[in-house]
Amino acid sequence: MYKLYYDSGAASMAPHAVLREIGAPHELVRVDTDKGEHRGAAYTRLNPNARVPTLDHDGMIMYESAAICLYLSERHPDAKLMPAVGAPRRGHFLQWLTFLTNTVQEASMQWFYPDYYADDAAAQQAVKKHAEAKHDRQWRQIDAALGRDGPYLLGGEFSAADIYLAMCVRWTRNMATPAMTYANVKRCADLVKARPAYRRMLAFEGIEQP
Ligand SMILES: N[C@@H](CCC(=O)N[C@@H](CS)C(=O)NCC(=O)O)C(=O)O
Repeated sequence: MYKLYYDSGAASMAPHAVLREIGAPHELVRVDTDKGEHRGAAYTRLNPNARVPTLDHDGMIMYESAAICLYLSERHPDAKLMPAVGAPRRGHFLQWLTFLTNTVQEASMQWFYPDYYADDAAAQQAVKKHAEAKHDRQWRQIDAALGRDGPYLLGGEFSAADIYLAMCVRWTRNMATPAMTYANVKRCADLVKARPAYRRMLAFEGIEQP
């Protein structure tokens, strides 16, 4: 049994949608970050980073959204959410998932949490501006790749990396240039948003994705 600690619209969106894609029985436990529940002793025993998500798989506790997506996709190969070991597309799957989590997601963190990076208000504004500039370069790069070889990150093959992309796209909706501005990114995100699993994830979390 999987237990996913999530918050609405947080980095738990992708593991949550992956759980629904694979159709495995799971329990969802809300951690309300607005109320600071992620900083409480009970939760930080599970995740010392005080961040959401965390997965509890029969007592095996792990954090990091991309790692959870990988773990679940590997355990359920029938869901075909990642290329098998040795498959030609495997390298690009790992590349895109890693790029999304450690580069694109990191720029989003700078935009959402500028106070983690600078103390005074002016410096925080500068952090946000830099984050938007970084995002523009990153989404242009992804858009070009999707234009050459789409509609998914692995060409014609849907994968958990596309779910991760759709999550990252949602986070940009109030930025100066939302990622949906880019036609090939939009095409990919729209395909993910049309999937029943992703729609159910959004509905359960009580959120929308333009
Ligand atoms: N690298 C982590 C980042 C998780 C993360 O930053 N989650 C945010 C929500 S999107 C969070 O818990 N924020 C609460 C806080 O920083 O106070 C992952 O992908 O799991």
